[in-house]
Amino acid sequence: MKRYLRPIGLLSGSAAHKAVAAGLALPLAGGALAFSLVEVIERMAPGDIRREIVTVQDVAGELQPHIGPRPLAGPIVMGIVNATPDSFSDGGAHFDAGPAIAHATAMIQAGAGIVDIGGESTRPGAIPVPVDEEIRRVVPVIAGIRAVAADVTISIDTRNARTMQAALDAGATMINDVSALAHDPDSLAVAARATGPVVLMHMQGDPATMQQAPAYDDVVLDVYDQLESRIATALAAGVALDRVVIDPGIGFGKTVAHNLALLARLSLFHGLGVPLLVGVSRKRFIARLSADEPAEYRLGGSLAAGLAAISRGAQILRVHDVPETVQALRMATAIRDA
Ligand code: 7PJ
Repeated sequence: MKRYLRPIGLLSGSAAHKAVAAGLALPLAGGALAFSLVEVIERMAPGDIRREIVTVQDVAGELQPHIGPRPLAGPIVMGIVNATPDSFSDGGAHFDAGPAIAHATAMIQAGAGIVDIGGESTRPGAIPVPVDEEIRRVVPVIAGIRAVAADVTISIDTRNARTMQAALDAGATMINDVSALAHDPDSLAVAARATGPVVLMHMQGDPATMQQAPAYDDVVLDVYDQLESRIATALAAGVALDRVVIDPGIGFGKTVAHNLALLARLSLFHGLGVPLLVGVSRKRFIARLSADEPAEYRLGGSLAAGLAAISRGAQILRVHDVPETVQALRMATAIRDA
């Protein structure tokens, strides 16, 4: 039997502060939210899951990881920068870093606290890129951004240890690995030697085949267990816990129903005691719930899903549309604090 605690009855703004002061709620994830109730989930065996709602007082001694403190304040917007010839330039052999650097610079000016540079598409069905080609794409982009933005957090989105190291040498300060440091046997050592945040994302299977038949016992509990196990592996390799960020990996080996369950019950993941990053921007499940719009026409759903993640205490949102996301977050925060 394994026991999980999911904060529910979330409060925000002055209601959160007053409920905490009155002893009726606990702060969630070191942030602006608080929770008054907890769903106690007990998985007795695969398929045999029992659920019960209790008050925070009933399980107070078990809730320390959910409360914080957290090294990263939220919400932080992470802007996606594609250093891939299919996104920028003429798609030929010559890769021009200029447009990607300009795009990143505009995102930083619009309020992105992190820019995430990727040179290999990990979208469903994508074909892997040779590591030397990936390095050739990302290094000039990272060096170019670092030359104009000394303080911004530059994240390298890669599964490959040599790309991580080359990116860190070029000025990246954060590692974002969709395989949670499992794809490349050398990546744990590279992450341990580095000093900045390391994102461990959940993925079932491999990008080429992951959407063929995603299956779980309980997707939320299974993703939680696997992230817990990857955190343990990272810690054993020498990555300090205060550097770890987790991500449930929306769209990575998940059906629409799996994605929705993860977003709806996202607060469970605060039990792992580390900041939570979520990426929903322009993902296919948005179109599946709507009218099969192409990626450029998924902003409405991206904002709605992103705000849902933030309202459950996610600290970092990975997005394509930085100005629009910053505007939405400012509006949501202003209403919360009014
Ligand atoms: C994610 C990512 C995500 C993290 C991609 C896409 C596919 N890294 N890299 N989380 N997605 N941490 O943007 O649609 O969700 S690539």
